[in-house]
Amino acid sequence: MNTPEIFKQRLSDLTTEHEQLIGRENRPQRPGNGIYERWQHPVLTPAHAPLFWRYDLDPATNPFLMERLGINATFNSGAILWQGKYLMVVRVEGNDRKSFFAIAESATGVDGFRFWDYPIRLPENDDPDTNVYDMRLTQHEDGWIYGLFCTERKDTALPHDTTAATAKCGIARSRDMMHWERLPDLISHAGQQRNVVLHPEFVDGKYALYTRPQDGFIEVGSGGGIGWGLCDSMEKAEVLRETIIDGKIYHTIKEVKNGQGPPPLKTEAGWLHLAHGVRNTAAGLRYVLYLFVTDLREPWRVIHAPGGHIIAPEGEERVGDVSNVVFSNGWIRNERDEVFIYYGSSDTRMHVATTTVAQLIDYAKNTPPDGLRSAASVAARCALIDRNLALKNG
Ligand code: BGC
Ligand code: BMA
Repeated sequence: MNTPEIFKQRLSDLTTEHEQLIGRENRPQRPGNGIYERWQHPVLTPAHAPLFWRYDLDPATNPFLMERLGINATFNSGAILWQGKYLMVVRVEGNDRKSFFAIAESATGVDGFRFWDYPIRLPENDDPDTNVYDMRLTQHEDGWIYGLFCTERKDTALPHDTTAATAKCGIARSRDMMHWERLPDLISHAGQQRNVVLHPEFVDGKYALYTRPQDGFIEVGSGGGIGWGLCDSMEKAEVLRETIIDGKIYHTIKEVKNGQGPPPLKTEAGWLHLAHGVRNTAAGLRYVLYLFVTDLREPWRVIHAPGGHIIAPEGEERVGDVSNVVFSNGWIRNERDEVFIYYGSSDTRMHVATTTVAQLIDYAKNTPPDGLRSAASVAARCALIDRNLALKNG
């Protein structure tokens, strides 16, 4: 084949493959665990990125139809139900390791996710971000949609260490999901910040933030835990005081660090929170997701803390650029009180698990808390076995 034919053939093959991927129907995996249903296929992969983001489609300048700007990963997405559509604000990472945000839209929330034509052109501040990632979307009662994310920059105090970085909370807001206004980064007096999330309602007339103070870029050190702080304005956001509402605990799924996931969901039983917990292993950090509930009027007070993880990496989720990681910064409750939990696996792709508010509340109230010792765990399990065997024999 000559080059124009190669070009034509490749374009036709790539287009067919891409449309098949986006049109692929997804199915829940049954029977599942009764807490939620995991869906068979990832809802978003790097191959979901439009061909026109990656290829130069002009045969004159790209006779081999090469991928010019590859996409390496699509993961850790914020989520929102917007004008009847399920939207994810995806952490897209190019082959150059730079992350950016782009919106993918679906009518069902479980399949058919397609990217909008352009990524979000997030304005920079005076101190430009090197990398931005993990946006949490909050539809606040003040009328704005806020996107809080991690902004990472070179640590200029350590000029010779090319890995030294600082993490802060960047803030943007929008009214239409299309135009984004950039606000100054959050000022916090508790070291570096990642995983900062805006609570959807005012508390005592102030904006309320879930924070995650940490000593260094990676190490949370003596800090860590999910913090709580108030601030007067989002235009000059500053938290003067942070108190830890959900701390790290030895020999649990959140021994090394933890952080709030998406903004909490308001229910009759309290605020439902999804969070990630991290422990260290010989194979590196393991990230899992867990749930807890805080009081409706005092969202800083934990009232239910079911033990262990609710979602841990399984099957293909275990493997990727950063293996053994599940991470969630977006979930959606629809008008039927169904909950779509969007989670990234191994810093590579996005998945969904679906459930309902009623199931999550049942899970939160009726899962025994972590007893913190082997014997306590055995006692909780034996209590369950006792009841079940009595049922069977009685
Ligand atoms: C990466 C993040 C990661 C962080 C800490 C950043 O450079 O982009 O994905 O969470 O480092 O390891
Ligand atoms: C973090 C997060 C995520 C990522 C995880 C594992 O600190 O902010 O972006 O999924 O590390 O690499």
